[in-house]
Amino acid sequence: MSKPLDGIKIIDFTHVQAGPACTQMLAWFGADVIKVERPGSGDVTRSQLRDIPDVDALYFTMLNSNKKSLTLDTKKPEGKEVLEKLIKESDVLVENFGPGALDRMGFTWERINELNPKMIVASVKGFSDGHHYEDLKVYENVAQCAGGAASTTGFWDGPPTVSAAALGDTNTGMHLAIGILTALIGREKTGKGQKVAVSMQDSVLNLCRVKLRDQQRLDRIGYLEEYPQYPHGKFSDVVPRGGNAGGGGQPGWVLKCKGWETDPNAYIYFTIQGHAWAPICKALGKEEWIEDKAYNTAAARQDKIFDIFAVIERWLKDKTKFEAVDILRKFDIPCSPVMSMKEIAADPSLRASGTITEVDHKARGKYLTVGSPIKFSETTVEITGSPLLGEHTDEVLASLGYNPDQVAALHLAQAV
Ligand code: CAO
Repeated sequence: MSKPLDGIKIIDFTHVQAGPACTQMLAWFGADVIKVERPGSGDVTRSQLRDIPDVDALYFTMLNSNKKSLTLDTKKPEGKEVLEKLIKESDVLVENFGPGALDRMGFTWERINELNPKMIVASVKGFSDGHHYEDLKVYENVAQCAGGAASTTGFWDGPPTVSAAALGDTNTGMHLAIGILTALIGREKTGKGQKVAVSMQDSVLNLCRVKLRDQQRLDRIGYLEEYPQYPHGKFSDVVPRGGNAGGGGQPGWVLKCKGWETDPNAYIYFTIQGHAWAPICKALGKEEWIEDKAYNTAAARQDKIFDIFAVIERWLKDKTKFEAVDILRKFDIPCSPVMSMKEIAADPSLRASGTITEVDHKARGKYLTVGSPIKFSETTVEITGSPLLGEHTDEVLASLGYNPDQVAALHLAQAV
């Protein structure tokens, strides 16, 4: 079956997570993604956090499905020559090397543009061009700190905290994918390629937009009514860490359910939607609160929100998180069990939708991965195993016109 990105050829010069997440998604949607890797070692994640000796680690396999692997030493003249040929016939080059690495290899934007004026060159860096930290190398948590996420995550009496969600890495890769698709559509109009640059700091900040909203509100009025610090605690002049508070106008919190003493995830997230106050009271058996002026408006509830959460926790005491949600959903209350990764891996709905999917890998056998979070009516996304290091080298070289003797000579020249 044809895919929307069929015919789009991508040189995937990415490593670790931010870049690979981007190119993996484009490969799922049909692009021909050729991952260029250093002979002998390849992407560092092939060997990081291995669970099976000498077999590509899950870190790699879960971020590089549906791709081809071409080993090429792009610092050697023979490797540069192959890369130049590839550039001439590809649509996009994606990279997330440290600042300046591509230039040092001799592949500046100007040079690539000269080789192929239609080429889109897409880069991830820690900080944007011209930023006073533009020379810094950056990993996930560095970006979460730089983008404002860490200072606003965690509890007020603890240190800045990073999120388990890859706000710096995969999130930046998703921003880059949007940039690449936009440049591809733009190229249809202009016939020209362009540079697409996304910084990890900017991508994190883009997801922390409401915290910049809060800083401006705090500057103006000195308090933030939806934070646990209000009205009993104190605010300083910076947005505080709000624990598990809801980030909008609907108060919420993580609440204990039956078994929390031994199960670290026996909790639900409960949201008190203003207009759902009556159903909440009915669900909890607290009908007397429906008309009670001390409770029946959001403003009236504000100073006793944690007393209300305590009442809800008493109600939850004899219910598992799943039983609780099954009751609360009937009352239209936005809530969810706190899902462990073990529960997610086995979840029948996630399996049925393909969001959790089992993939076959030549060396490791079957493993689980996260499939496409984007579902189409006409496009089926099939996830295939990640390539072995250099698995497609000969195939790609042959497609570039190299005969078997030239392929053998190239292997020799690049031997490590
Ligand atoms: N052949 C020859 N050389 C190659 C090669 C190939 N196929 N592929 C990479 N290299 C070389 C590069 O040319 C570069 O060499 P120089 O530094 O001598 O010019 C080197 O390998 C790679 O450098 P790097 O700076 O990218 O690698 P690092 O491990 O020191 O840093 C990282 C890793 C991620 C911190 C850095 O790449 C970075 O900051 N990237 C941008 C931000 C980013 O994407 N971070 C997220 C990563 S996911 O957490």
